[in-house]
Amino acid sequence: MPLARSLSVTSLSGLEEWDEEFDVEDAVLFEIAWEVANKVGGIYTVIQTKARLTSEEWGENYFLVGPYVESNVRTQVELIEPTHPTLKRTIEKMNSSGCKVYFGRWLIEGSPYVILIDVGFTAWSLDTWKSELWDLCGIGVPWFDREANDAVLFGFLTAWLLGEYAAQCDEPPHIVAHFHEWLAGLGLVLCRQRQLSVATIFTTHATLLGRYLCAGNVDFYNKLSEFNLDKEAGDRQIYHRYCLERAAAHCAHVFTTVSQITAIEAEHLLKRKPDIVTPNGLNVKKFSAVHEFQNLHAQSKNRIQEFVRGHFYGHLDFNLDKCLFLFIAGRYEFSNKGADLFLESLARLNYLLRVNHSDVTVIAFFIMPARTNNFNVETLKGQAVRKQLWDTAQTVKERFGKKLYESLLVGQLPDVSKMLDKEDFTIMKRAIFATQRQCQPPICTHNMLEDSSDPILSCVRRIGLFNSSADRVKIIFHPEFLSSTSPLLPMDYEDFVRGCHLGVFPSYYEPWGYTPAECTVMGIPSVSTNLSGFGCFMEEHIADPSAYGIYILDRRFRGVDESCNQLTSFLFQFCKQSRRQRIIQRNRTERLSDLLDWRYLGRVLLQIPKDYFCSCKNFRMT
Ligand code: U2F
Ligand code: UDP
Ligand code: G6P
Repeated sequence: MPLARSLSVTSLSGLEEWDEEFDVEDAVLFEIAWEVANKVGGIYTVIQTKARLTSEEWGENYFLVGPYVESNVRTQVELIEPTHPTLKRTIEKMNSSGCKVYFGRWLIEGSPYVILIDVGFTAWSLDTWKSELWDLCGIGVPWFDREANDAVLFGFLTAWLLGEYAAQCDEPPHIVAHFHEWLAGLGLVLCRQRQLSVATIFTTHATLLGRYLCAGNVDFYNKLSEFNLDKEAGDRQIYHRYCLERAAAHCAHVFTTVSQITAIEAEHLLKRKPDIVTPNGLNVKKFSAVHEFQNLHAQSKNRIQEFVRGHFYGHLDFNLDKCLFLFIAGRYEFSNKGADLFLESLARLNYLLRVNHSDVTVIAFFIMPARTNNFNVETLKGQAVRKQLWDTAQTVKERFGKKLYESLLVGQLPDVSKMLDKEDFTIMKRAIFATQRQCQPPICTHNMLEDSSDPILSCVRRIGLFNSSADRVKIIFHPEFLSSTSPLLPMDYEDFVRGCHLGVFPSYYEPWGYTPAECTVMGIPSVSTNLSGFGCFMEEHIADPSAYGIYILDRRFRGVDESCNQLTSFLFQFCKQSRRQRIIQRNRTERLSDLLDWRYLGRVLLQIPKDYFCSCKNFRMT
């Protein structure tokens, strides 16, 4: 759905008057976020997956603006000379005035142009800009808040970039600037304050207060309208951040967020109702494996099984073929992401599987980055032992094969009892002795820096799931994002997801939730909640989500214990499925992919600039 290229515009920000039709070919789109070519969390996924579609729509007139981080640039960006003459002049002007602005192509699908600003290089301006910010809007940013200081630098620099670009244009510019999240929001505020001829969009992917309040054990959704916002922000020492976020939301011409549930939250906590909800999509083509995805599941599952063989060496008393892999992944926000509920349900599931004498074993992976001191020795040893057993088996197999061959050469069927000699048995016994282990297979794959206070480990200690033989539910906590170069579990996250059976994301606070969406497009069933943007979106669009492997937990109208029982019941039902049922379920899940494609969901976002230009006669800036 190509963007309408010819729009009738009568006024832009109250500054320009165009009564004639103008061609949107002239319009340029700047998309500004701290996570451009810089992976922190989900906003990176939004921008990265949308880039192909937006590049197709805006072509040479689309620029992503983010921070310059050398390690990222080295691996993801090809630096080039700016192609666009106005932009070239803009960057040259800034670089000759004490800034360091880079231009390049981000090496992802769509290869969009990126403008990367080195905020550290202009850190000498921080105090001046902070006092300007104070004079302008009374927001005081404390010296110790590094992120907020970066937000100030990034904000002033992006506003500078847009102002300079507008000044360099020969004709009245048609600039659309789309800012994501509070970290980039100050640029928007400054654009309005300086009355730049720029149409602004602000998308929030969560609210700061929402995240903090939810993490603190409050009855968030029932009390949304009752919070004393300034006090709550002040108590959490985020008042200045909150002001930046709220200012951006109020200054934007168009304010959007990623789900209905976050729209309601924003209305209460930021005091502005979003104009539009723009659900997050995915680049489904990237994930689509036509009819291959079932085979890919089997291949990736084999690799996870290999890891499990090593991890549980000496305790492999369960049938790997009847083993189900469950996982939770994402930012380590213990209760917001529902890791608490997942653990509690696993304990109950363990009980159910045991009393029902189930032959299924569940291995639950927790992939959530925490502070660590690298892999622990016991875990690495597990993989080394597995490898040694494999090598031993290969050696004995070679010797066995040789004898077999020789026997066939002389026309005799082999005497099986003589195929293995004493030496073979010695080698094998030695290998088996090496697998003896005094301890249980470890829960955590890394040395944790805060082992005693870590929420997952503390909860595991409380519920007593220690990977013992009797347990039907085992736990593996991998406190680092996955990577194909890991010596332990050498798999990318995507491959890992494909190899699992069920993603479990019982979030309490989740504006969207990419992890279950990613599962869906890879044909892996998942659990989400009716407090997550994704869960609500699926409930709204599909009549019976669970029939498609989309289990939606009720965390809105039930207490914690009840939700926990519901999750346990989902998990137990899942464990009772046969292989054939799982295969059919995966096929059904994968069929929902199109619903999550930017090609479908991007329409709303692409429409915003058009609508904006069409209706901007209604906007009067101050
Ligand atoms: C908000 O998102 P967050 O930044 O809090 O993050 P997530 O949506 O959970 O995204 C986490 C990302 O991290 C990736 C994963 C996601 O893209 O693919 N990741 C990874 O690369 N490696 C790992 O081992 C684990 C995760 C908000 F809270 C969310 O609800 C929204 O979905 C998001 C976007 O709008 O913004
Ligand atoms: N993810 C990843 N590697 C991992 C685990 C997760 O890249 O090892 C990504 C995952 O693909 C997803 C994101 O982390 O896109 C988590 O996004 P979500 O919206 O679920 O949560 P957020 O972190 O934004 O709150
Ligand atoms: C895919 C493969 C099958 C395999 C199955 C295992 O469908 O194509 O060959 O048997 O996965 O499914 P499971 O749910 O047991 O991992």
